[in-house]
Amino acid sequence: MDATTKVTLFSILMLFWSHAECNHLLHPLDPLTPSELNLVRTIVQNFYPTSQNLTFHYVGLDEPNKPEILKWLSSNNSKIKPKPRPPRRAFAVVRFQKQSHEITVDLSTHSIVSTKDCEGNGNPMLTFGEQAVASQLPFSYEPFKESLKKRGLNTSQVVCACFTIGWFGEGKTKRNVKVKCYYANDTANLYARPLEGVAAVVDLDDMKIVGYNDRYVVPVPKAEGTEYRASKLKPPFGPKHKGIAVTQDGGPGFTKDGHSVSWANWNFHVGFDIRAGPIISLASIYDLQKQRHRRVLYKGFIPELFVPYQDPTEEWYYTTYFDSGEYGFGQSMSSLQPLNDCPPNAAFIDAYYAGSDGTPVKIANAFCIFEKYAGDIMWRHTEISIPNEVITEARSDVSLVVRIVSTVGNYDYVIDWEFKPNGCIKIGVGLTGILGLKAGTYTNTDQIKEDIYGTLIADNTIGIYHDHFFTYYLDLDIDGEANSFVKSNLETVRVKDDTTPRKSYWTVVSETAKTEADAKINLGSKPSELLVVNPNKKTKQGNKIGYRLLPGPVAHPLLLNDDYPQIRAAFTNYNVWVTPYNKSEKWVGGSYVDRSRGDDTIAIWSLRDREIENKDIVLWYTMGFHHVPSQEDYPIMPTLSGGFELRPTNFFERNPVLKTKSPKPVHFPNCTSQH
Ligand SMILES: *[C@@H]1O[C@H](CO)[C@@H](O)[C@H](O)[C@H]1NC(C)=O
Ligand SMILES: *[C@@H]1O[C@H](CO)[C@@H](O)[C@H](O)[C@H]1NC(C)=O
Ligand SMILES: *[C@@H]1O[C@H](CO)[C@@H](O)[C@H](O)[C@H]1NC(C)=O
Ligand SMILES: *[C@@H]1O[C@H](CO)[C@@H](O)[C@H](O)[C@H]1NC(C)=O
Ligand SMILES: *[C@@H]1O[C@H](CO)[C@@H](O)[C@H](O)[C@H]1NC(C)=O
Ligand SMILES: *[C@@H]1O[C@H](CO)[C@@H](O)[C@H](O)[C@H]1NC(C)=O
Ligand SMILES: [Cu+2]
Repeated sequence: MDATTKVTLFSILMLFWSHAECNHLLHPLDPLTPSELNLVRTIVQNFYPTSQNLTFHYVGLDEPNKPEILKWLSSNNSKIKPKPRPPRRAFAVVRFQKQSHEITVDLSTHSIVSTKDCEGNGNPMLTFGEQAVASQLPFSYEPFKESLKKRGLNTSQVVCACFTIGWFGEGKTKRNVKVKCYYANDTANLYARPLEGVAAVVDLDDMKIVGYNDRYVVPVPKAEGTEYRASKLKPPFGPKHKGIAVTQDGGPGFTKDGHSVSWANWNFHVGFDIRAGPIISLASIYDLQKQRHRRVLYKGFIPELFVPYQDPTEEWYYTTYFDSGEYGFGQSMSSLQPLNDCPPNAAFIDAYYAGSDGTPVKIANAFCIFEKYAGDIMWRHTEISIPNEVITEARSDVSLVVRIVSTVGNYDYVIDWEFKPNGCIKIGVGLTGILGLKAGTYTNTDQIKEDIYGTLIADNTIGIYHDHFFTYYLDLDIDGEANSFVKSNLETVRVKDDTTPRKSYWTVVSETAKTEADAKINLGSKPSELLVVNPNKKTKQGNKIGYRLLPGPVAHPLLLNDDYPQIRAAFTNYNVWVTPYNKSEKWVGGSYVDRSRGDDTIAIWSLRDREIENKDIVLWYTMGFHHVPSQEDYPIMPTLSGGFELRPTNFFERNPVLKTKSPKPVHFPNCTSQH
């Protein structure tokens, strides 16, 4: 390192310190700040001074080891002087000279901790920068210009985008993508107007077109009827609403200190990662009876979202997206629009990720946090059996929601983490945006004689069948790290004697999973409750303290196990897996997913069949949707919602919201209507 470098590093470091000072002290799980991202960039670029065109594919917090965090937490909570924070570290994946490198940087000593060249199969996430450059290549490629001329299209109205191409048994793979194009002329809904039959293969490392196909000409579907912008739509509009207000006198009912949130009986931390998007950590709930916070979820996030399309023909067979590992679910997050994406009482948090060149990119209003009151009932009872008296007790349900939207190309995913005072954590997903559409010649189903792999949803437009598999990483720490996974099966019992007129009943038969093999579960095969319990702690009544998974929509993969996309997405082979906690087992589909071969998925890790009883365990849960498009999904899809819950099960001694009172009504100041 030369003197100039040192000076640069020093000044950046000072910048970082002053930033940290004038804001709050960073929580050890806080996402990297813009100054930290800049610091990483400088340190990495100085470490590889001769590297040309170094690109940053991933920069994120290298979070402290779990014991360090827990130690820090307990020291922070105690009255004694807080222990120093664990050192801030960053993990980066960069590429130059066609090689990926992993680098761990210590942000407090501004030094490189370790470096490694990546040798295995698969590539890091695509950057927005390289996708933008690749998408422009066709415009200076003669055969593509010919294709446009042949179709009579105005070049300035053509938009192209990059698509990952998976792996289909090839021996050697390059970092290739396919570039497909759309005709935006007169509409914002470019996905509705594909130039079907045309695709360029781009080598991202050489940044040039290495293959080109113009297989057939079908008409570009017409622009009419594809618009979704209110400003471009013509009356009549409807259905109509009256004005609706959401208001809280005295402001929000939660407190937010940087990324740490406290609300009602919950405390948790909201993190961000360029690949995973939102990360919820250290969720603990205050127990009114025990008079202390109790740990529930150490960490939860979506390590992968697999979206395989079901058209096996040349133009579509490779369309099997891994939205996290290939495209970056975090970098795809959209700025939320106040009032439309989140209610009026929402607060917002920005996010920052490292762009291709390592400089921080801001996503303004990336998260919103709000108290949700939708007029639902938390609990109630009416009692009419007591003579001369009718008793009714009812409590209204209020919860706290952390929301993001990630827009990965055509689709928009709404991800909610909802905390309820009764101890439930409800995880919601909403699917909206624009379908994956294919242009064809048909305008009526009567004309169709063969399989078109989708639904004819408009003239010349087919919505291709596909799935959405959301995999969740759920490191539950129920009252501590040592937990077990319990399957409580509901089994029918035939009555053998004649003491009762009943011939049958059902009862609960519980088994504790000993090893990983015992915890691979496909939901729906038999009725059961799936629990994570702390086998070392019991309620006064003697039940094991636990939380159970209340699954959402169940979908099993319909591809064959030996089909290439399914080999790469083998983590969807079961709805539930349980593994012992291992800091490096984080990305369920492998560290490097673009063009991966499935040799680093949870299906491989769990072959070791490790012990999981009374250990720090991680629950991996996949919720899926098979999507047969319908005409209502066009030109833009009304949100399709699903979700699952983590629900306390013998965690509390009794109903934890027995003594909760409904929120008091807000008294509006006197106001006269302007209408
Ligand atoms: C670096 O990128 C520039 C601009 O894209 C390009 O002209 C140059 O050839 C690249 N250099 C190397 C060594 O790849
Ligand atoms: C740690 O302690 C400080 C000072 O008491 C407090 O402001 C902060 O919220 C605590 N953080 C956590 C995560 O408990
Ligand atoms: C192509 O579109 C541009 C505007 O995007 C317009 O200015 C131009 O006149 C169009 N060319 C033709 C041949 O229609
Ligand atoms: C593009 O849109 C304009 C404006 O509606 C229309 O006049 C023109 O015919 C369109 N061009 C093509 C080639 O579809
Ligand atoms: C953690 O997981 C990685 C990847 O599966 C593995 O190589 C490593 O041996 C594991 N560590 C332990 C302590 O099991
Ligand atoms: C609201 O109206 C009542 C009755 O007209 C009046 O007594 C009161 O002072 C008003 N309050 C405010 C805050 O204007
Ligand atoms: Cu869909």
